[in-house]
Amino acid sequence: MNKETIQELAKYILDAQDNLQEIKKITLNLYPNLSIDDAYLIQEDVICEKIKRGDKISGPKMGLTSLAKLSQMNVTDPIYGFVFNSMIISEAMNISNFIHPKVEPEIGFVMAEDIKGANVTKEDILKKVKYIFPAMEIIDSRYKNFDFTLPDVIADNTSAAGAVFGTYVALGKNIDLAKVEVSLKINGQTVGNGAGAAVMEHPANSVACLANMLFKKGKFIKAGEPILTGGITAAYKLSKGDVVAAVFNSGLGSVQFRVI
Ligand code: OOG
Ligand code: MG
Repeated sequence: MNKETIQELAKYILDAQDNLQEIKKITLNLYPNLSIDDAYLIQEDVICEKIKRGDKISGPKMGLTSLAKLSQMNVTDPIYGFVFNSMIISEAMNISNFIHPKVEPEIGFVMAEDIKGANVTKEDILKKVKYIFPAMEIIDSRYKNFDFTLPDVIADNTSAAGAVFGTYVALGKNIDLAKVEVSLKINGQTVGNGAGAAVMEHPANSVACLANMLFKKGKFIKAGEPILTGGITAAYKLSKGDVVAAVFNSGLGSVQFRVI
């Protein structure tokens, strides 16, 4: 795919985001054979444009790392994208800035040092983790009805639209992240439950996978940046007035926000 086409498709996605207007997926009739590699080039262009507009990358995110997510979205492989500073939500999210947002609970990581390499393992990550944190991601696919193929969602920066980060905690020996359980509550009702093991058997596997995928593109995980490891449960639709909480056990704490 040539540079012009990549830029055109990046603009197609950015326009959807700017106008809060759902678009047809790229693979529907524009480019049915869009490759994963070209999709990441489109994503890179989307990211460059956002940086040109003055936004800054907060950190990377993994997506589609649990069976709950893979089967909900009907795709097969993990992907990565980037959360921007403008997406961080502290207490309330204004739903009028989104198309059809959904929320999912995630475990976050912060590394003590840069992670750069082709064969990074879960053990490497666990040796070098500085903090973990409870989080929720707000995803808002720019595609109609959240219907996409893997290349489509990669090009769309993996539906990244919002993130709520809880308090950083040290990963003590007493916390087994595979066993940490989370309940996602909307207006006091539990809508989803899951354990850390849902994310590639252990969320540190997701961080290792991220490092290895980034390395293939000449990128790496930077010390200190918050990393999202992927939704533990399926994602749930948000409505105005919702009060949303992800309540983790094992000392990870909880995180909440309101939809206004
Ligand atoms: C794609 C983004 C997936 C996750 O945590 O699995 C993702 C989507 O479901 O729209 O962020
Ligand atoms: Mg996510």
